[in-house]
Amino acid sequence: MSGDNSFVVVANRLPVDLVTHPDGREEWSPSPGGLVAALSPVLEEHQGCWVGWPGVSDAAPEPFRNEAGVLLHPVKLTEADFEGFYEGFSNATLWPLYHDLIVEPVYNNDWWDAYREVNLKFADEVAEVAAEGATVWVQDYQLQLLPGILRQLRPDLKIGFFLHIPFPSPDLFRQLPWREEIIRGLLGADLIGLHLPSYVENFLNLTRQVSGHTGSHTGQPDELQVSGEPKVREIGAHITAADGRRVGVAAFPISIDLSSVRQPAVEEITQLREKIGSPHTVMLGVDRLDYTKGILQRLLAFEELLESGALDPAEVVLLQIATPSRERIEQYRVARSQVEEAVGRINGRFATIGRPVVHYLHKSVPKSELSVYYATADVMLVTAFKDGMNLVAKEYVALHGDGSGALVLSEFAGASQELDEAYLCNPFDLESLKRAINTAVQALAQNPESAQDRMRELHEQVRTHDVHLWASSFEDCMAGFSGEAVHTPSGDTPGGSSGRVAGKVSRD
Ligand code: GDG
Repeated sequence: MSGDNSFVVVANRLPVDLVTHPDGREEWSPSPGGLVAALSPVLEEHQGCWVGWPGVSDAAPEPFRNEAGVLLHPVKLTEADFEGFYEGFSNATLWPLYHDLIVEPVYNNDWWDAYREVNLKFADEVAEVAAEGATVWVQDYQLQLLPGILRQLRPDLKIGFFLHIPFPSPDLFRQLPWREEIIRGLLGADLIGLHLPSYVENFLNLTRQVSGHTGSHTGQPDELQVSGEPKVREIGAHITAADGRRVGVAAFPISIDLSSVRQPAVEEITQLREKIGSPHTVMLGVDRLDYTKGILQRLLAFEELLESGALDPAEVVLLQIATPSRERIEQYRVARSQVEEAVGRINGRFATIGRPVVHYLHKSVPKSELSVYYATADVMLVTAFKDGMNLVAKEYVALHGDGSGALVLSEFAGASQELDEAYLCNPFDLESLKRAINTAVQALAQNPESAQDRMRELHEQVRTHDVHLWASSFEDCMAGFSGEAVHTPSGDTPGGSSGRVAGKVSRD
């Protein structure tokens, strides 16, 4: 066991990519992102490490340090692990279930077995590298069993868990055939973080409902102090796990790293506008190509606005960046073909030679290029049917500190709780979507001062609530945690007399 790693981040993916050079040479290259930026200072301070899958099946480099000096510790997964754990249970079962059944989740026993096995693999790695008494911060829905397994393997650890996607209502969650195991896994943590108070409420209500099944027991929710002065109402509660430990559940809305936002030069913006035919209005969508993001609805709204004459095809251009995602999963293939059919049809109807109305890229673009798109766009379209938070909305706002631009934002994206000065819409209602787009366009043209005030207010919210606040709030909350057992008035530990560990998951 390493003596150094007193802070360990565990996530499905390591922040690295395998890059193949033209001469065939392969190299692991660090892939910086918001999470890495937020956690790197903490990891450096504690000489911590990051445990995760490097993104390629059946291959894992030796542990190595990234640019920030963080030790990256790869977990090797086989192709079968990847299919059952990642594509199957994580993304064809949990993802649609937690996003309110936008498509139907598939319940498959083999995938569940793979999910459990991979969580055990991660747990073995973490148990191996974490220092005595270390703090371990587990990230996201792929690793919900990990807190419980780790609690058994290493009772000395302080364990935090953060879910990056929504936590669904109890009625939806209870569909899951393995619901007790997942709850027990999560309750192995000392602190469970979710983006929004409503997700916290969902989790608390769920544990109340299924306590009879899990043997866990919910105590009286009480105040849990969360630092920061968020627009999102502060909420936190303690519940009592089956082994009598107090488990904190609280809302920590994630954000972006403003210090890494690069304001493009004016010439870059001018060049892009010229390249796309110098339209009066540039609209933008930036998403992983995921059915939760409402890309098709956005295109349909755009098409109807062109059709009705509310938007003039000679004056408006929509840029849609759709990053390839989970392409082997059927529902993602369907989503892609629907989006591409709509793009083709809209251009067929409204484009002229050399002047498409929709510019569509199905590829990942460099971050610097993305900044130019954000800075150029007059109207940003974020129309998710359901989204834990949505960082794209915050990234757009970050680049419009001068008050320019307008954000059309789904009320079903977590970000809408903080960014309520955006032009909010209901993406399930095409009329609402069209109205919000129209209002944004009209405001820019006819009431620019009010549009600027709104954008400045949005910018202030993002500026004062960045990802460092998110990370430090969670860390402070963890640090204040003792996780001590709570005793009932009768002197028994809540959850029955078995005294079993909350996160018990059998290894066979
Ligand atoms: C999950 C939750 C939650 C996109 N295309 C390119 C690119 N991106 C970057 C964006 C942004 C990120 O990817 C996407 O983040 P989102 O938050 O919008 O969405 P998810 O990927 O679904 O993230 C979500 C998040 O976790 C964090 O907790 O907000 O609700 O679903 O940063 O900029 N980046 C580059 N090229 C692209 O083509 N470089």
